[in-house]
Amino acid sequence: MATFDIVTIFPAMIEQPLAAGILGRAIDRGTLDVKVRDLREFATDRHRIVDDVPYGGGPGMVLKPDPIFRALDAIDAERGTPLTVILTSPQGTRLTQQVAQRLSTVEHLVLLCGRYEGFDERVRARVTEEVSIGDYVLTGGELPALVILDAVARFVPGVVGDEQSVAEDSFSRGLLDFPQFTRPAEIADLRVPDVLLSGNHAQIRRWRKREALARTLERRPDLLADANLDEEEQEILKEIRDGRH
Ligand code: JD8
Repeated sequence: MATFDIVTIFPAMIEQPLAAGILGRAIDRGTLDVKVRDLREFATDRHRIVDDVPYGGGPGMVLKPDPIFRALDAIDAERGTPLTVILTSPQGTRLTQQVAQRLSTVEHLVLLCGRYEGFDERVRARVTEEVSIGDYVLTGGELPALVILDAVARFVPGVVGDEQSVAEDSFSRGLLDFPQFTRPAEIADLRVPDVLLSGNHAQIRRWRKREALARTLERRPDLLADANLDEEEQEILKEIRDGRH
């Protein structure tokens, strides 16, 4: 079982999204365990204050280190083994499918969500790894924590029903997805490609490979450098590049 502790001043921002969908089902089944900890519960003053003004001056507030240390101590005491603590921050290692897969091999992760101007720098003494979800500015670490949890949990056996599909996922293979269609076969003059209605599975498989490769070449040629292509895919890619089809 995979266990996550998420430390936040906005527990509802984590709990509500986690109730729905594949992760919600995995939590209900007990395949996944997510404990959401309200940072304010680890404040010691009457007003449960978790932020303070920055030393040296300047705008905004900084998360105080002591409630975070107490939260980590509480999780530490419950688990009794050294913690793997992930800090969500724009300065972190970029989250990729490879990073998500690596993190999924750790059986317990603590995700720290910041707010305001971020954490007191001394919190980093307790942090294993800093992770960013991309080069854009967010208002806090809750959405990044959900993104990390979602990407990591998909690799946990039993979370996604079909293990095969996780292994074959677009970014695991280094290719974009092929186009999908469902019924009806025609709508508003838009037809499903004939090959998909043909029942010829060898041809369908080859068509999907060609579509995935053509799209990747067109939209994300950078992915092809590290893609794991089988012999047929290498052959199709050469055809596309040589201008056949
Ligand atoms: C955590 C506070 C707000 C606003 C400095 C740090 C991740 N990819 C990402 N973008 N933004 C974040 C992120 C932003 C956060 C916090 C993560 C805690 N903020 C910013 C401007 C000034 N702080 C992130 N992972």
